Amino acid sequence: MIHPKYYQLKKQQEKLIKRKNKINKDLYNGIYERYLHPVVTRNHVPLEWRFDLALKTNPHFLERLMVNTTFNSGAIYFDGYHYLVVRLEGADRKSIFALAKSKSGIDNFRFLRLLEWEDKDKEEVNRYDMRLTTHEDGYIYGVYCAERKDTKVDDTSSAKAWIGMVKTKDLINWERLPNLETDSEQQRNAVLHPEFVNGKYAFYTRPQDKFMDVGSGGGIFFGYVKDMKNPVIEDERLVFGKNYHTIYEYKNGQGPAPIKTAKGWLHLVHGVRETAAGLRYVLYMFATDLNDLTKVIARPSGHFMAPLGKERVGDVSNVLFVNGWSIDGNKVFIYYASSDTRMHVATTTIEKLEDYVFNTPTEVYRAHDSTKQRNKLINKNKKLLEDNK
Ligand code: M1P
Repeated sequence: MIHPKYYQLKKQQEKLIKRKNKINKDLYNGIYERYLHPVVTRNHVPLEWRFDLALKTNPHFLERLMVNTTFNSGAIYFDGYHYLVVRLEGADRKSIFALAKSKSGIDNFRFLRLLEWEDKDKEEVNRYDMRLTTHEDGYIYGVYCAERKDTKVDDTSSAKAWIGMVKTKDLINWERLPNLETDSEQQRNAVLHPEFVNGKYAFYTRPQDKFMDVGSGGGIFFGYVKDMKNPVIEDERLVFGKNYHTIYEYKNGQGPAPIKTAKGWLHLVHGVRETAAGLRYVLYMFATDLNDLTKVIARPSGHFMAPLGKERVGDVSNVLFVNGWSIDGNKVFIYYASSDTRMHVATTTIEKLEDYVFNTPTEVYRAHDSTKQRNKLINKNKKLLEDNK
């Protein structure tokens, strides 16, 4: 017999899942719409994934496997639906991948199943932040951070980030590929580029080692893989480095796979800076050349999106992170996580993103030049307002 409490909680949960999401009209910037409610929270996770429903074995209806957070999700538009591969962190701190689906893309997300594949890397202790790429070879690839204990040091809190890869055609059956090998000691935020480049697979990476540590050199890199059965990147070239006194002064990382437009590839990434309250993660954009994927051709100044209001607070506060967007024709659904806790959506179009990336005044790096940059806009508008009196 099913515990009666289940039906009560189920009713409550259905109300949450079916709640209509609305554009937050107080937050207009013309670039994208933000919404009133998060799209996925831990309260969206099916009760059957958390409780033993049987009255006999769970008479007090205790939550047997609690969920801590639902965040950093890969995303894809597939067969007329918006899918998220959600990073579902259990009470045990392990992140597992859970597939959720919605027709509208802004509400009504329902969890479908957990992703499982053959356990080919026994050292992999945690997995998170999957990027989904629909590749021109016909597969959907999931590239994620496969974390293990750093065995070089005698420290139970020291981790080594590495890159795991899986592929699928239907989002149901997943084949585990070998880990991506590079020269670096650690890798995170690796993303597969959607097209072959000179007949090779191409990856964005974020190497970390003693030469390219988070605080010193480093940035978003790019490299090639000849064979996915033996995925080795021999040479990584810098695409977008870090700079003093920017929103990406401390570290950065590629978000989802870039979008191709007639003018260039549009990239959405995260940038991290130091503050007195700790690290601050925001999202920013740039564009790369259609013929040279390592050449940055547009560098809009500052952040594209930063945490606001309730988004500022969570397990790791003051963080926005993105690793998924879902593209339905010209419409773009940006799925971003706030403070390592829950998922949100922002909607826009490819045209607007292109306009933002290519027509936002470029990064100038000095307050003196920022003053000039803003004065140029102020004076232009002053004249226009006077002319139109
Ligand atoms: O806690 C904020 C983020 O920290 C890491 O980001 P990065 O890859 O730039 O170091 C990741 O652990 C990410 O999952 C997390 O959201």
